[in-house]
Amino acid sequence: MHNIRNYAVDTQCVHSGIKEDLNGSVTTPIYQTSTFKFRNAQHGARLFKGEEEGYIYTRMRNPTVEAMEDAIAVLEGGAKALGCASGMASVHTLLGALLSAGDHIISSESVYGATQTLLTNIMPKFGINTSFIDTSNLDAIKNAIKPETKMLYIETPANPTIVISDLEEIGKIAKEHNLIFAVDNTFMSPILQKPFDFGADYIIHSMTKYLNGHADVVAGVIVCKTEDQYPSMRKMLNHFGGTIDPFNSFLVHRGIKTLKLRVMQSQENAKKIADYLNNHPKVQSVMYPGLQNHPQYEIAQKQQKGPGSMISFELRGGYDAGEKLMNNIELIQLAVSLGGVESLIQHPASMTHAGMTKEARQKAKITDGLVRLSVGIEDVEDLINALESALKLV
Ligand code: LCS
Repeated sequence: MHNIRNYAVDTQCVHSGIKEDLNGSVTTPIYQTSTFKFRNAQHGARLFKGEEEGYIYTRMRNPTVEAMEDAIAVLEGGAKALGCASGMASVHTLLGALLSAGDHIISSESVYGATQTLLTNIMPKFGINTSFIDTSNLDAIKNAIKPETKMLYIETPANPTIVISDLEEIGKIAKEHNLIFAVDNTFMSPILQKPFDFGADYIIHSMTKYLNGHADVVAGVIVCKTEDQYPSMRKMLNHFGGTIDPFNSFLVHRGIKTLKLRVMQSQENAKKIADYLNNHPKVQSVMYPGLQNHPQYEIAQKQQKGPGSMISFELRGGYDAGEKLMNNIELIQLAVSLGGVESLIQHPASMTHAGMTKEARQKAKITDGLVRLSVGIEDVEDLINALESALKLV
């Protein structure tokens, strides 16, 4: 086949990562094995010494996992990817591989709740401390840089506030100050945002979300921009042990084939729903990068290929109104997670971001009344009707 990297993204979704198979299988078979037989003792020794290519043990390397990793490396435009057991395993492995005691991180103040907890409560035990900054404010980032700062950790659009940080400008700051620039690209997927184009060094995803897309897998990935970043990252993942298994890799790889279709369809729905909510008398404010009233609308236009399908909004009646909405809505399921074919609604302050202190939530503008909606691929009129009926009861 032609070099897959020269094809359009639609073609890459369908074909990337799939290897020639002994029996002509069109998809990558599931190598559901923990270990691989050596031809003889010398072969095993050569594999362990790295003198010969081959498979040893699934935590280290597995063909089904590798196929999925290659697909994501192609889609993100990176050199190599590493499949992880969860998005959190990706974050933790990334930090473990790149940072040491005494190092300092600057993170977006609005990030997924468990990432915030990892950085606040767990990494300090290993001597790694984090400042949470409004990274949509470039001066705030510059002012937070200390001599021991090693990494800028950016989530954009941020979970759950949908605040957007300027990747190109942050890339320049990272370069100028010799900082590692890591981006959590979960909310956009590689279909809508390519952080490497703006200077990122590493990308992570919760593949639980858009990449898999069917709410049936928990998984994560780290993407290395360059080949030389890979060996130390691989070593850390092998030894921390947060690796993905072959069956989940197969499911994610299968999900990727329809990634673009799903992302585009849910985005079309989200644009209409954001408009509907923005004009609804019971809605106080909507955060959606497709609306011109989004504070970073221009930055979204520059770095995103579209606004995506995550919407945050606040009802005029505050938390009580949000609770009524969530308890009365049909079709849109009350559940955390996002990025699947089914629409989900949840309340960050009491659910995904409940692990943060109230002060940290307030600083990150995760208000008690904020409701987060992950728009799926259902019929948009059905979704709007569901919202309309529930909002009547609010
Ligand atoms: N990064 C982002 C932006 C996320 O939204 C999540 C999970 C993670 C990392 C961690 O990934 P996981 O380990 O769950 O695969 N976000 C969730 C959420 O908003 N609701 O439930 C999970």
